[in-house]
Amino acid sequence: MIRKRTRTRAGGGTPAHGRLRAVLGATTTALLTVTALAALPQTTAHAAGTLGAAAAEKGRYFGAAVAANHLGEAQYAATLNREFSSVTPENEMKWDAVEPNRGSFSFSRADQIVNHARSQGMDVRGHTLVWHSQLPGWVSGLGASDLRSAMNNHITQVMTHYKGEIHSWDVVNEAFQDGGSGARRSSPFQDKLGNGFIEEAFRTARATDPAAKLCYNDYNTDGVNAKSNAVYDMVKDFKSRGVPIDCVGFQSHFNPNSPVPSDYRANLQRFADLGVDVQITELDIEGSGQAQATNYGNVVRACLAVTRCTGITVWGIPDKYSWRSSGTPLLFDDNYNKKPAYDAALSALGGTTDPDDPDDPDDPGTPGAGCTATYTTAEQWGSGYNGKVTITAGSSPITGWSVDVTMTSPQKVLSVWNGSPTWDSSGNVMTVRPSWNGSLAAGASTSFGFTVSGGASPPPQVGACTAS
Ligand code: G2I
Repeated sequence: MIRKRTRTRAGGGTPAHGRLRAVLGATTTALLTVTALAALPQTTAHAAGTLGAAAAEKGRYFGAAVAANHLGEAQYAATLNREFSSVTPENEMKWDAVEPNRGSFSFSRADQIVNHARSQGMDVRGHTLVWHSQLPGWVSGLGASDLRSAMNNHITQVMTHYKGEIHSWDVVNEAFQDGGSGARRSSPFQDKLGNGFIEEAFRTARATDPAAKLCYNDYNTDGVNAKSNAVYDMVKDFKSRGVPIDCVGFQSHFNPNSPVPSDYRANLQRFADLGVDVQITELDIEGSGQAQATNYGNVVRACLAVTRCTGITVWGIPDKYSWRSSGTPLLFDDNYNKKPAYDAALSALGGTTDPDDPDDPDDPGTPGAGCTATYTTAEQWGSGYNGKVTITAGSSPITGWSVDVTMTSPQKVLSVWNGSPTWDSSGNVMTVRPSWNGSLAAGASTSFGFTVSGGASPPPQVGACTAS
């Protein structure tokens, strides 16, 4: 079993918190129509020193695809925990992994990743529910009506198991053909159920976990071309008919034959303009040195230029574990050294690899610094918002922390999760201490969240983090 816990989410959606759910019940529609993650003023003036912290300062997540079998490797886990704020299981949530035989579900490897991520305060992207690849043979053998119920059952069972744990799901992956036809790809789903299988999958997904963002995910759709036009038309049609879709994932696997398109940002923007979030979901860029670094910087800047680009996931951590390791497409080399591409990505996010400032007690790079608190707004709606504060330990482990969060009257905090609040006499200042998440290894992060009513602005003032 995965550990069920309340949480705030990097990619949007409501936390699976009983009290909060009750409070927010009436606002579900408003939450689902939230326009974007907001980038808000931060508590720290200096540049952040990790990808996750720097992205958080821009109101976004920075994630990595993770393989369960590497989690036991100390350097792998340390790099993951230090740098990333979101995790995508690389293979462990795919159909062949979770339902190898009909009706027989096996979540242990995916749970391992989700539990690791949650214990580190990271969010999780779900990948993927309906895909023609890594599909067990029994699925392809079914007739149409059996296939329809197997697809809906698969979505329902998997999403129910992870309900409240996943910020965004790739509901359907890679359903369009490459090349200029703009046609759907042949697959058991397409061939037996027709075009309507995509819509049906999204409707089933929404009914199962209304708080998760539902994404369509594909590759070679990163620039304006026949394939991305076909996806665009589908999303536009879904939005006009009220078919539930919240986001489009752009895999962004680049190499010299398939470089970062010059209209990458414009393409992300045109999808965002349809009223969906966009996410960079599987970024890797073959190459090395400055050329690779420049490409990474350009991709990060493109996401930051699009308000509804809510986060970036790179498809692995060190080059040696990439699905195409010979192209050295990732941010860390085989020994987990940061590559020039890392520096370029961090710097494009507004961070710096050399954050040491001896005068700054909040500086994570300063020995014995204690902890830092970084604020983002996870969701906003007409009359309120969900705030998230990420606590990161400095270069020494800590066993507790506290942060003051000040609201502006008539704003009121309705609910707090992953933290324990006390209030001052004015009722405007809450001091939040850990509920279960007080002990952090050096450089590790956790987060707490809260729902505010009585006005979507101004954002709260978040004071300095005090460690114990
Ligand atoms: O192919 C790159 C990605 C394209 N978009 C969808 C992603 O889900 C996909 O990920 C890759 C994984 O990175 C690979 O790790 O999907 C591949 C399968 O289509 C994954 O490769 C498979 C190998 O083909 C299997 O032999 C192996 O058993 O990984 C499996 C688990 O290690």
